[in-house]
Amino acid sequence: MKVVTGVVGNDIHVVANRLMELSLHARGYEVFNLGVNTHLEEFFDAVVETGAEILLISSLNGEAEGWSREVRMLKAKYKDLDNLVMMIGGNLTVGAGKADEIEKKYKKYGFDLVCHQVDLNTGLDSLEAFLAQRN
Ligand code: B12
Repeated sequence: MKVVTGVVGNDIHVVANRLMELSLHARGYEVFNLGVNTHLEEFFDAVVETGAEILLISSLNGEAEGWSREVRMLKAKYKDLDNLVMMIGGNLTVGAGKADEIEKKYKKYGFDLVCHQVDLNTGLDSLEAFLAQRN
């Protein structure tokens, strides 16, 4: 399966992003890694260009929320993305926050899977469980 990944917004934290690419490869995905400092529209452009089934976004500096408000609008603009699996993880708020409230908020923005301060492998296991259930 094809996956587009990267770090959203003006976020330069690159370490988790590199690990993400390696872990996804190791699990057999075809990975298109847009790296750090990626704007939401660029993610959607890449999904359309590559035909990816999964969009997996990282945010470490906590500023993803500001960008995520545009998710529904962009999904509607690009059309035919109803089956795209959207996942986000990392530090999904600035400062402290309750994981269940953060998850609810991001799901409203249009994400299927939300992993606030969840380690990568646990997150990828939950992605695979989600895909298995959906098929
Ligand atoms: C190294 C570091 C930096 C380096 C980054 C170097 C680089 N190019 O990567 C430097 C010094 C440049 C930096 C800068 C800043 N940083 Co910094 N940084 C860190 C630090 C110490 C480690 C991050 C790291 O690489 N960890 C190693 C990786 C492997 O672990 P991880 O990031 O936790 O990722 C794991 C999970 O989050 C998860 N994960 C990540 N993404 C995803 C996605 C999915 C889908 C899933 C399932 C899981 C997942 O998987 C990873 C492995 O398990 C953290 C504090 C910390 N101890 O975590 C702060 C931290 C991330 N930084 C922080 C901040 C605020 C900043 C600055 C804004 C500071 C400033 N005022 O300038 C700037 C950001 C500038 C910008 N434009 O983004 C905050 C964010 C706070 C928040 N969200 O509320 C942190 C948490 C420090 C803190 N406690 O305040 N930083």
